[in-house]
Amino acid sequence: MSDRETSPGRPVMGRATRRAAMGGLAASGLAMAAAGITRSRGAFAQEATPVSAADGMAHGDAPARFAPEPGAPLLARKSVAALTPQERTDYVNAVLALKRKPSPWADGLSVYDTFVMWHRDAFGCAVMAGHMGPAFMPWHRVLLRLYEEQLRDVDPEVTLPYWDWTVDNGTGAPVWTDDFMGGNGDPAAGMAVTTGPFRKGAWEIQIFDYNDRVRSPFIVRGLGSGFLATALPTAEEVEAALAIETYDAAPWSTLVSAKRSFRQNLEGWRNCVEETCDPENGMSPTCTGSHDLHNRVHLWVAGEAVFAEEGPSDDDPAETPCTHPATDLMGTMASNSSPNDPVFWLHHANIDRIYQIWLDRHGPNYQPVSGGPWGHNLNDSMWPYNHIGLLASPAMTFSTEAMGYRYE
Ligand SMILES: [Cu+2]
Repeated sequence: MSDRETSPGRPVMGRATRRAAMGGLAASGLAMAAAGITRSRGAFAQEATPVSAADGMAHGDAPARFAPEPGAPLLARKSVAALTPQERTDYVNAVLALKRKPSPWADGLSVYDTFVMWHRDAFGCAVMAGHMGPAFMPWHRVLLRLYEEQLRDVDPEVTLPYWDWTVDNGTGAPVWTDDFMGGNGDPAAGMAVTTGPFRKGAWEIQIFDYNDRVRSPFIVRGLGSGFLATALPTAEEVEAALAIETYDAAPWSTLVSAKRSFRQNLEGWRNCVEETCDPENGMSPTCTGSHDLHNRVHLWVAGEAVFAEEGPSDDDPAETPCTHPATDLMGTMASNSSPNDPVFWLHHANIDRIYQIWLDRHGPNYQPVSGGPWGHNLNDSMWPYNHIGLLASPAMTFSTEAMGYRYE
């Protein structure tokens, strides 16, 4: 997500501080692909290596793997605000259990950290599997569903809650309590989260962005403290995205106008003019508009306050670019490994809920059918799911109910 300037040849991150990671999710995140090839850990290296286009197989006659068991009741995903105290505790305990449980897919990692690794590596330049393109919503829908099944393996009563940040939009919202996600970062502790079940010392980060030189093993948050995201998105902004009839448009990247692409609008990129790939920082869009919706929520939680330049936005092309002071604050949710902050899942469940509202309103008119980047076409088999024996294409994600759940 970067509306900061990222001209090629000029280091995006001037100093080797935590801010480097910001380049990741926020800025772009794509660095991973190239880096993933050589830096993935251990025995999982082969599996984690982004695959070439040749590996992409259409799911064609592959069995649908997301169909619920016949007769199984649909899982109900509730708003965080509607959870009972017991449900909050059960959810947290299931997350903590996944952080301890050995991964069936990656030697030496926990189940939880495998998801973090996949998300990080999905930003790679070679295979930008899950962001900055049409598969943004389908890719995350599958990730969330797999994650939810893992939670339910630990506790069959648990489902994935969603955080409606248009309503629960303050630092006192139900999501930030000590019995759930914990609170804001502590300025006296380097903005480390020091409250709740995921506090510093109780929740240890294992997966870091490739360009993160600091590698702080704890969650950093600066709720609403970054100049790029002082307020969470509004219901009006969500509605404006939902009103866009076209799912996505060529060139199937951040370079499409947010007025012509529901995906681009909801992902949150504005006025991007160029994408460049750096082996460490990954793909970096150069954008001149503010981050909105999905991107802005990541930045609001993170407290991202690094990038010095912003330009005119879609809404006000005449706005004069201005310069902000840079700081070193760089929160976990702004990195490519943002699932290290468990609020990631609650945020993305809300994005997934909005995706379903769009599908219900406009029909399953996913684009592109073909001609897009590999992994983003209608019937492409998405990475990394195709490496764990799960054939999942965008076309298989058009109905939450077919995937076994619904939103309350
Ligand atoms: Cu993501």
